Amino acid sequence: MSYRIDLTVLSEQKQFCRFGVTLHNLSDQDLIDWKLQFIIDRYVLPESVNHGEIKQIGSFCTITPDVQILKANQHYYCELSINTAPLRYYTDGFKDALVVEHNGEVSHPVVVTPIALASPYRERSHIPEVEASKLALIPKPNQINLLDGYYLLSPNSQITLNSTRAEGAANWLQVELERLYEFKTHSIGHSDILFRDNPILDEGEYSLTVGKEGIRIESGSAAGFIHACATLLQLVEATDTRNTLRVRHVKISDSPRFRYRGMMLDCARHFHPVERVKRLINQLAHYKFNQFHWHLTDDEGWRIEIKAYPELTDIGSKRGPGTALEPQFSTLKEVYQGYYSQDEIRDVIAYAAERGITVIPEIDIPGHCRAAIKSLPHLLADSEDKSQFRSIQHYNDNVLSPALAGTYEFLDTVLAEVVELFPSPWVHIGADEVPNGVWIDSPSCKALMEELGYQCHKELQGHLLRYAEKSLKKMGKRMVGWEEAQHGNKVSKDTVIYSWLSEEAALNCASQGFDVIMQPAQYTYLDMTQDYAPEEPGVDWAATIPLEIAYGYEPLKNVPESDPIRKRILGIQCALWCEIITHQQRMDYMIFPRLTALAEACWTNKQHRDWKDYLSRLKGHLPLLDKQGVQYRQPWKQK
Ligand code: TNX
Repeated sequence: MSYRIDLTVLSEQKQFCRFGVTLHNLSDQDLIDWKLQFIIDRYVLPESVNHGEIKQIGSFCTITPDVQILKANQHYYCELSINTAPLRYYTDGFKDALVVEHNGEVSHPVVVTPIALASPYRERSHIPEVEASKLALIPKPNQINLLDGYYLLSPNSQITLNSTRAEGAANWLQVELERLYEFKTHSIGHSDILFRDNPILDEGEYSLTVGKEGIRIESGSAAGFIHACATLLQLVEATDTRNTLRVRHVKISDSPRFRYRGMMLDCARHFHPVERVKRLINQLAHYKFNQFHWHLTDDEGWRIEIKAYPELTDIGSKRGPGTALEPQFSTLKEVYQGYYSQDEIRDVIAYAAERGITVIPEIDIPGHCRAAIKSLPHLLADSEDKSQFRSIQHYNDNVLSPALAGTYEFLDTVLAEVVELFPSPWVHIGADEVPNGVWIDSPSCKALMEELGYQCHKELQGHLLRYAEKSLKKMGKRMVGWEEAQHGNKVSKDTVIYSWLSEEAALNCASQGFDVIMQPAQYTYLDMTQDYAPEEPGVDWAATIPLEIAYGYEPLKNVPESDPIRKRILGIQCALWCEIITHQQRMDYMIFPRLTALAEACWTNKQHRDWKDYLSRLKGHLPLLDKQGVQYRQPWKQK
C-alpha cells in the first residue's frame, strides 16, 4: 500500500486531547496539490490544527495542508485537538482516510493504523464461571414447575388450534422448528401441541404445560400465544433420532412485567437490508419483545420511500463522492446508499406482526434533518437564516425551520404517507438534540416569535411539535418522541416521552404527567462498548456497559411500589445506534448477549432475577445462538 496514516495521542486531559497525525507517502510519486480526507466522529477544533486548515462536516474532515507537495518517501505531520473526553478505543480513531489530488479528481486509498492510545485500559470485566443450566429460558418465566420426564415430538405430531388468536403463533412455531431443527410437523396424528383460549389471562400472559398427554398452551391474546411459543422453542431439545425432538415436562405460568418491551434500530447512519432487519425482529420475538422502533431518518440518510417526494430517497439516501451528502462514518471512496421501498416496509410490518411485534416508525424532526433538507432545499432550507450553531454530530445545517411554510407542507405530506403505511397506533417524531443557537438569526423565525409572543427559541420547537402532534391526532395516531419533545412546553400530555438521558430524567417526565418509555443510555445503549480493552468496538459517552451492568439494570429500583408514578412507566427499550454498525457481524457482537440481559429487565419480575442464575441459563442458551450463526460476544473469554 502506498499511503499510511497514523494517529497518536500526544496529551490527554478530561476534556482536552491533542493528537499527532502523520501521513506517509510510501509511493514513488510526489503528491501535488493534495488534500487529506478522513473520518472521525469527534469534533476537531479548527484553530487547533497546525500545518494546515481543517473543514469538518459531521464526521467527514478535510485537511488542506500548508505544503503543496508531499514528496515520494516523505511524510506530512500535523497536530490537532478535541475538547471532548479522551479516546479509549480503536473504533474512536480514523474510520477511513483518503488522499485526493487535483480537486478530488484523483484519489488514493490510505491504510489507517490503529490509534496509538496514551493509556489503554487493561482492566477487564470478569464473568464468573458457572454450570450451564438445563432449563435455559431467557427471559426467565415468572413461575416454573419442573416435572420429571420428557415429551417426544415426532413428524406425526400435530398442532391443534382451539383458538383463532393462536394462528400467528402456531405458524411462527412451525417456521422456527423447521429453521432451528429441520423439524416438520404433520397435519395428521393426535394433538401433540394444543393451543387453547383462556380469556381470564391478561394481554401477553400465557400458560404452558408439557406432560404425558402433550403440550398445552393457553392464552387470552395473540401476543401471549407468541410468548408461549418463544418459551417452547427454548425448551425444545434435539435427540439422537432424526426428526424427533424432546421437551422437558414442565408447568409454566408467565406474564410480562412491562407492557412495552422494545428495541430501537438506527437504519440511517448505516443502512441495514430488509433481511437483516427481519433477522433482528425474529430474534426480538424469541426474547418476548413486542415493539420494534425503526429509526428511519437522520442527518446521514433518509431511508423510507415517500411517494410524494422521490427526492428524499433519490438524493437523501445516498452519501459520498458525487452525491449531495458528504461521506460519513465508514467509507470515503464509495457511494454509500440504501432505503426501504413502501412494499418492503409493508413486508417488514407483516413479518413483525406475525411475531407479535408492532413496528413504530420514527421520522426525526426538527433536528437530525440534514438528509431531508439537502433533498428538498426549495421546501426546507431557510436561505436567510444566518444562525451559527453546531449539532452534537457537528452539523450546522440540519434543523427544520418552524417558520417556513415548506416545513409544514413537508410534515403533512410525509406524515400522511407514514400513517397510511404503519398500522402502529404510535408515530415517533424524534425531537432529540436540537442544537443551541438554532433559529436565532433567522428573520422569519424572529417574525414568528413576535407574532405568537414567544420569548424563547425553544418555544419554536414546541410550536412545531405541537403542530405534528395535532396532525397525527387527526389521523388517529398518538405522537411519541424523545425526551426533548417536552422542551418548549407546547406538546400535550398525550405525547409519550422516550427518555434516554437517565432513569432519573424518565421519572421526572413521568412526574410531570407524561407516559414514559425508559431507555437510559447507561444501561440500554447497545452501541456502548462492552469492556475496557481498546479493541472493543463501540463508543463510551454514556458508559461502558459490560454484560453485568446491562443485566444489573433494575428498572424503578428506587421507586416505592405504592408510588403512582409507576403507572406512567409504560416500559423499557434498548437501542442500537449505528454509527459504527457497518455489517452483520458487528451488529451481532454489540447486541448479543446484552439483549438477553435487557429482555429480562423488561419481562421478569425483580424477585426472580439473579445474575448467577441468568449466567447459567445464558451458558445453556448459547448453543442455540451458535446453531443460528449469531456472532455474539463470548461472555467467557479466555484472557
Ligand atoms: C445520541 S439518544 C443520539 C443519537 C446518537 C447516539 C450515539 C438520542 C435520542 N440521540 O443521535 O446516534 O447518541 O450513541
